[in-house]
Amino acid sequence: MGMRSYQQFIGGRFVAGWGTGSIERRAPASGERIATYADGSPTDMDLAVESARIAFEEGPWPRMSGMERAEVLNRLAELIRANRERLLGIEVEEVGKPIRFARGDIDGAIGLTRYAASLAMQMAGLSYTNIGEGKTALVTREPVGVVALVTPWNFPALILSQKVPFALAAGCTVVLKPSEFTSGSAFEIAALASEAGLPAGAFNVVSGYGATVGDHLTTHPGIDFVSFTGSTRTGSRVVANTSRHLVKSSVELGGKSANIVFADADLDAAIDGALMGVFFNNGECCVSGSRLFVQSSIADQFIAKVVARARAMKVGDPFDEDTDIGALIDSNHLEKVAGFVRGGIEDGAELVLGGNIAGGMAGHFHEATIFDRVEPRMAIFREEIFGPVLSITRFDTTDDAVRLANDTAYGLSNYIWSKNIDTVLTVAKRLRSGWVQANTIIDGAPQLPLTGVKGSGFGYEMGQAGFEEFTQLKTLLIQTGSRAPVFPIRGGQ
Ligand code: TXE
Repeated sequence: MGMRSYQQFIGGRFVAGWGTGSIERRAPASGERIATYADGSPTDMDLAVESARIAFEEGPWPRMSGMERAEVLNRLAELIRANRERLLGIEVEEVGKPIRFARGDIDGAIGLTRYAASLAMQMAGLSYTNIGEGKTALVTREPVGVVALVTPWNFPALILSQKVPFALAAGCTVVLKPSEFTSGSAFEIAALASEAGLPAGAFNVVSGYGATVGDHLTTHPGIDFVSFTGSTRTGSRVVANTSRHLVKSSVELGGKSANIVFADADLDAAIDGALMGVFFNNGECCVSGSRLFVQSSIADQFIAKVVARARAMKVGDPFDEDTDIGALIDSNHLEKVAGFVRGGIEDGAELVLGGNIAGGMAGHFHEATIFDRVEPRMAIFREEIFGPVLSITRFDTTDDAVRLANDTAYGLSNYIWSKNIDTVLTVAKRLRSGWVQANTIIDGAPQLPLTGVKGSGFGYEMGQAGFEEFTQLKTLLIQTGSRAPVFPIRGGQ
């Protein structure tokens, strides 16, 4: 694709910034140098927040009609489509994800941007005329202000699109801190937004490390709202940061989702779902179905088929159309995944496939790995591995399945496979997660909100609810005509 070099994007243009040096990105699949991003400084962040503040207080964006904002966002969606192949290449190269799956990221970004455009037209409040004689009340919805967005490396363009167009649709202005591993698409999309007619300062991007610019942004007194996606550990730090200035936040964190297969499921579909659940995006996915629960009566056969299919999967070059599993994000992460696998073996789980770092290649590859007979006490049952590692646990009754599924610190998503509507609905109600899908997996649409419970965070992303996160209600009560004295006070005569 050619080496790319990105400066900061502040006030509608690329600027050198005040940081010293740059962050070098090497392709996780080949080790080759592919990009540099500016190593941002707190001063860059101050300038970006100030630029967003001026754009919010004085610029045209929050004052435009919903129709005008929708037009800009629809033009952005068209420009993302026109640049689809370039953005796709950047995502595949910087993340190491297989191109076959990465197409869905760019198409998803287009769909999210279009949906957000439609919401810009529908930003409405409520009115009341039943409060009393001569009284009219308006509950209006306003943009929350300058929003700080922090995104992770696993779906750079897609997660950006779960946040940025929704914030812009509401009339907010934005400062985005993308992941230091995968900042390319954020700068590309910010430039496209300018080309689409977004006013200068409405969408700023500052790259850099979490400990410097991320921390500075989320403690900044000049922001009104933070939307963060990333690890539970960093998420709780971000919430602590925002609490200093009583700033509202939404945090979408990790997961350890259950993928529950009942004996009465469409088993071929469920096998597919088991593979998709854990190997999609190399397993680097917050909603992956990384814990597979299989009803004992079908377990031997079902697991054998899952293992046979997984054995045939191809690990390798993410640009190869046949690749199922690409490279993991970096060597530290590969080591972390390998450590979980070693731990699983030591804890006594039964390794039935893979188990090794995939050798013979320049990048950070790990074999498709499956453990059977995983128990709740084991780390591979409890911790988010974020790699191509499946943990299987067998269960007998529906109660067992629900108890095992809920035995986790997380609560992002869960999946059920059964043809029995009673089973689907009763189990779905009992699962503690923001998201449940039955007979499909890692599915969705821009209209559908994503949210977590427990260690998976709080707040909404996507959907009407995700849009409303970027808004603030104002209650306006108006008295018309004459009214009774304000203080018909005792002793007042
Ligand atoms: O995440 P971090 P990391 C999980 C997954 C993965 C682990 C670590 O298990 O193995 O997290 O990934 C920025 N103030 N998920 O270390 O640190 C950081 O620069 C403000 C699940 O990459 O959470 C990046 O832009 N920001 C997750 C973003 O936070 C800070 C997706 C996320 O990085 C900061 C990614 C600070 N003090 C990882 N420190 C999901 N929900 O899908 C860092 N950042």
